Amino acid sequence: MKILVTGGAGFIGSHIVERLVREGHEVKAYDNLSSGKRENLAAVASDVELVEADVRDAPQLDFYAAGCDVIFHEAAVVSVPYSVEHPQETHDVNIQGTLNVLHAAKRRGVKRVVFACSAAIYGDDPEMPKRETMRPQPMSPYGIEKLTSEYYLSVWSQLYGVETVSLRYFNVFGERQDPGSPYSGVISIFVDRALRGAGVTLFGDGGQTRDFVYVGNVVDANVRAATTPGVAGRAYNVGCGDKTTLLQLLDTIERIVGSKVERTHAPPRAGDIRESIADISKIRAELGYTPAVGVEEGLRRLIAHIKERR
Ligand code: UD2
Repeated sequence: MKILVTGGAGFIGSHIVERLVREGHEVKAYDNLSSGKRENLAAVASDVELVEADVRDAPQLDFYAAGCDVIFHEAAVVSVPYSVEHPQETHDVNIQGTLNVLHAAKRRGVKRVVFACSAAIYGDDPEMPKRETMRPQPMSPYGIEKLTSEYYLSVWSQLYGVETVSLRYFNVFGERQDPGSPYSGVISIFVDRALRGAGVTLFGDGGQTRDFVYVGNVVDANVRAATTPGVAGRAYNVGCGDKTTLLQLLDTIERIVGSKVERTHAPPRAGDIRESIADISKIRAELGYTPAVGVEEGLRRLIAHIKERR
């Protein structure tokens, strides 16, 4: 198949690109390199075309969507706190960017669009685990943007026959997640600091829970979402179905790294949700997904990978 991956040089996008290239597909990675990096695609550099462009650039997207069978739309500003501070910018990238992708898909006859949605759409509804049938209650601009995008996908499926599938990622972690900014995913920051012997900051008491999911599982969910027939217009949780507090996470990291990590507490972050855990029965039943790599095994792989590179 001919495939376009927006955000293809980013953390999750580059893992999707690698898998697709290995399966023999013709893949273009579309990325403005704002957080993505050329070296993320080093392992497949000779087999993939990297298009340096922005999802806000509708004509470019339209051009590169031509002839594609599938688009994986991973490009986004992914930080909840960044969206709280810069809601106009994240609106433009996360909502207008998705609309541009969908418009290009419709115009160019792309069969299917698979979208990187987020568990942030659920907000702080105390009911756990989160099921796809629950009423979304986003608590941040980011959550609104992912939910709005998902609604666009569903309507595009109904109105224009573009088959769309929305994957509501829980907290994805793994190799190539960049620890370099305060907006980075918590596992990338904690692992990086633990390996450097530095301390970490916990926003709040550390009792907040997340359903951490290894990136390899997320790639598998994406491939299934692109190839399973009869699921157009649907949305699925992608997690492990297990919850971990930040304190438990740190204990596990300390055990694998073999040293203690100093912990400092700071006030909770604005827009943060307290509890998050996925019900993954729908994606198991309909896409045949299973979280093959658990959190501890994922952490072991990530830590081994970083040690090897240093
Ligand atoms: C993550 C994703 C987001 C979305 C969501 C789905 C990232 C950067 N964000 O948002 O895109 O898909 O999951 O649920 O991947 N924390 C600390 N210390 C730190 C950093 C974070 O205590 O140094 C806390 C933070 O306040 C929060 C938790 O760790 O309570 C997770 O933070 P995060 O930024 O990794 O992820 P989240 O859940 O905001």
